[in-house]
Amino acid sequence: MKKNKKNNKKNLFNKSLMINDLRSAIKFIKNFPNQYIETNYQVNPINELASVYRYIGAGGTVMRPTKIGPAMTFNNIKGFPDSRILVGLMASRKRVSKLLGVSSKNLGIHMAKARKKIITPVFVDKKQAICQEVIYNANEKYFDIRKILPTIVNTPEDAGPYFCLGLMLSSDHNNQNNTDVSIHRLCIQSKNELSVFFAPGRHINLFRKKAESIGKSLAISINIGLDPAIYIGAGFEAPITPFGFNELCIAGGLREKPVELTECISIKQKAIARAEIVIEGEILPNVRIQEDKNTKTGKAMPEFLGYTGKANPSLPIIKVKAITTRKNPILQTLIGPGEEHVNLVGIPTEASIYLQCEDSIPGLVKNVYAHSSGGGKLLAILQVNKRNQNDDGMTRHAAIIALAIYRELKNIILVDEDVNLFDTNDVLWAMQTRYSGDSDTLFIPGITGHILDPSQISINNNKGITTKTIFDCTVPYNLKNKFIRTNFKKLNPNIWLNKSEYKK
Ligand SMILES: [Mn+2]
Repeated sequence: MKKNKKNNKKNLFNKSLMINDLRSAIKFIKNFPNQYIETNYQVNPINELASVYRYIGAGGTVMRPTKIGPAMTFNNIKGFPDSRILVGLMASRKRVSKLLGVSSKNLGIHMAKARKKIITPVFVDKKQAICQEVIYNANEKYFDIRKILPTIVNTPEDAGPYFCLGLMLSSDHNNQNNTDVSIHRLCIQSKNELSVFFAPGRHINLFRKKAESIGKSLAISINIGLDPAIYIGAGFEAPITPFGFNELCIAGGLREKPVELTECISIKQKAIARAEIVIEGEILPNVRIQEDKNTKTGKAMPEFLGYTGKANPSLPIIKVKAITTRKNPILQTLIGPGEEHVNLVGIPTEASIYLQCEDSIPGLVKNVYAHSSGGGKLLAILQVNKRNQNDDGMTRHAAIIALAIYRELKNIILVDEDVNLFDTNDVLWAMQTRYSGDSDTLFIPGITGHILDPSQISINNNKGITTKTIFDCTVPYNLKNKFIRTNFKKLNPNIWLNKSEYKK
């Protein structure tokens, strides 16, 4: 019985290794019940599609009612008869675990291992680059990005249409080997212009500033519709992936084969060869645009903490040079505050914390969960296994390590090995029975947090500064025998379940 289970797991992992682009990922996930649906009923990508998916599978920090559900492809897009839109492919931890071929509780640890066995991308020539099956050149008169790709507006107060899963790839203008990938807020501003918002410290923004300082534009590709391993691998941040580290190497580690790149057609830059859609362009030096210039809504788009971001008064502009696509491309998108964002940033966060704690205090931290309520960034739960009295202090030290390794973390909850860190009720149980506010809370005030956390802007009135808090809900080592959970006999309940009445 046990052996079979192990073989099944290995099988799932081996099958997931066959995934090499979005289409093979969709084909794979169709094998599992309740993970994927399609609809042919017409949907308006403007103010409708996101609202539909809110009820079906957005989850995360989205205002209730919402829930975790299947990924969904809309086959009938109003105004775009040849387009399809996929939302929510990674909007469930269970689904992500299937797509990466591991159990959902091991996702962070699996990602940590991939970080250690990285594989660098390879180049394929244009003939093999299926992302260039169809080419739209921005020099042509007909060219209008808003007519070539469906424009998705999430809510009526958004600054405009956004690409929500555009993986930007760029490199240092005088060192093409220093390449970086990351996802940013991209608003369509005109027929051939996008604005881009970089959160502080993002590496591509360093490339941009460097190029701008000598009056040069920065060549970028925006890759949409990808193998989920590429998107999730891109969620790592410094110092686990320092400046100069290409995050595509992690997708290589996850899939045990390199990501394929190809040369762009209009600029000196690379694109992901098996992407559904590639937007090629240049970030212009010394030009800025107001994010909501066309709509004057004052807002940007729904952000990961469940609030709509403010429109930025002054953002860099991307001049689009070309769009290339596969035939009948699938435009992949997400709901900003949804569970998909939680997984995209949270799983790399878990991996980063686990890696650093394991390097510093081997064996203490058993697992990490970047909780959904913080959008995968603000709250982490660390599960520890104390081996002696010294580990009481080391447990709190592990929390400090987590805060150090992931600058945007705000709150840490520490729990013991008998608590299921993925079960919020169980975590809150540990807080009720093993935590005392006066002696088990540590504050670190006046420290940098996440720019989009509204509490640090309006409460402290000090943009970017917050208080970090550690909630130690673990039992002191020498009191462990007073905190033993009721121990029910272990058995297999299926005999009773299968023989029960009133079963449908
Ligand atoms: Mn980076």
